[in-house]
Amino acid sequence: MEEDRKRSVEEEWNSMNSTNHQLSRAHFPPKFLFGVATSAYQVEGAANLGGRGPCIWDKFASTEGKIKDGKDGVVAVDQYHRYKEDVDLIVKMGFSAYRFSISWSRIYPDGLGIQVNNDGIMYYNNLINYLLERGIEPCVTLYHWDLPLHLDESMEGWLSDSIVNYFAIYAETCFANFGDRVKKWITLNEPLQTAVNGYFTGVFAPGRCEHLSPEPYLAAHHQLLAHAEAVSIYRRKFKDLQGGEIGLVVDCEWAEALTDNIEDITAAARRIDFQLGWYLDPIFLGDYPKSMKERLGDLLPVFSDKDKDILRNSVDFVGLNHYTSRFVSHKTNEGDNHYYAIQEVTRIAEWENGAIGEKAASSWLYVVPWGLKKLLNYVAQRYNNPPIHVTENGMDDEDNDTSPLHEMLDDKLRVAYFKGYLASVSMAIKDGVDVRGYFAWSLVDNFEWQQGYTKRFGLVYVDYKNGLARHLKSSAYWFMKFLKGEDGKNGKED
Ligand code: PNW
Repeated sequence: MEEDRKRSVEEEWNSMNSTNHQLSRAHFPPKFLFGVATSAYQVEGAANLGGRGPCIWDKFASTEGKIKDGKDGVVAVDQYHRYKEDVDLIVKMGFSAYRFSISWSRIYPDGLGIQVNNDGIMYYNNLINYLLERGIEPCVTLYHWDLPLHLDESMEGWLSDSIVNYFAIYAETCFANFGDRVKKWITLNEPLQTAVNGYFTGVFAPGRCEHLSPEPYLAAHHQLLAHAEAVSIYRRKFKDLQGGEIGLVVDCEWAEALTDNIEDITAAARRIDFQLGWYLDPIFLGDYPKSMKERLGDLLPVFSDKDKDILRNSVDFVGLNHYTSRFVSHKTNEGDNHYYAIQEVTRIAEWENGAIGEKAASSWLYVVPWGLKKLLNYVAQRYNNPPIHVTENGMDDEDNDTSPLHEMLDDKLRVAYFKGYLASVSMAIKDGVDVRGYFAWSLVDNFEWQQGYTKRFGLVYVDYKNGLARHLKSSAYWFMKFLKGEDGKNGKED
């Protein structure tokens, strides 16, 4: 059944995909933004330098057994000291934007918002100024998972509503210091992953994993309110003067119904509600999705009228992180009501004679380019066609110590991945979806959270054994040609 479904979706995709073989920059609007993305904890390093305070990932990574290779982000790929080199690489590849995140505990070391750390301000000033000098637009995420440790230890981080106020103070400090030059702001990265992996499976910091608890829903709720408060401050105090835009980054794996049965179709819709609707419904439609409210009952917090007001339309654009897709079918739940069971879905990626797409290195990541076109159309339809930036998209290779460097650099599957997913974006634009930008994840190989340095998502290879030297992969050369308007046929410089 899976194989048949796959065949039919792929036939539909191929018949639409007449643009794929001739994919070029010209298929995107002239002002369409092409960028690369990273996050502070994953690339910056200098964890104990420049007055930075500890964050929850410092503690989590130093806890035995949490990270696959036992490593951490104390040095990472040392972008703190090499930011010029990295910005020069962005320029060389021909991108015009860089999405990076600010480390909250570099600005406010204990998160309390009393004493700003001037060295931290100086670092981001230098980075932003250098980006602008080289003609690259800075797109700044305020929170990409590295909560100041003190806020977790003294008041349970995202579980407490006091975090809303601390986040607001931090956000305001960033707007005031950098907003004269930063015109694209993102409040939070993937609140879904923080809620589910930080407060349910426990594979992300702060590693909470009580089986049946309201924690993931509370963490999500407070993230939404913190987002809305920051946006409200930006719009009231800065937007007129600075003229920038502000949004939220959500992530979603596409859920394709396995059959045309109504049970499977509603299961797939529910799967999307539990990822995307959880965050976008309160913003665009005024409350959590009905499917979540019905199933979760008292586990799901309730918005006050004041909350609803501040959340409504609290984005200028939707940031969408997307990597992969699943077939989804209905599965009756036998009494368990934690985040996954309550959804009553089976997610199908592999079956006896096949899989939904080629496998990347991370076990959750399959190459399914048609999923992005469907997801973009879904967002446009459900939320009245808001401006969208694809803020992350990419795939990883296994770190393989024994392979010679030139083999590691020739990332053919990644080139195919980007070609397919970009074709998907260009088709969505043709369908009328208001996509304004696309950011490849990631600029460089980096600290891949619980998988440490064992997975490589970069367009640029980092040689961890040889002084963190950077080497462009074939995918970087492919982008270079694509962005110049030339066809990177084999993805190699010739
Ligand atoms: C994103 N999933 O996380 C993050 O924003 C990045 O920091 C990270 O490096 C990148 O994706 C690659 O993992 C995700 O399981 C992690 O669907 C997991 C999922 C999605 C996004």
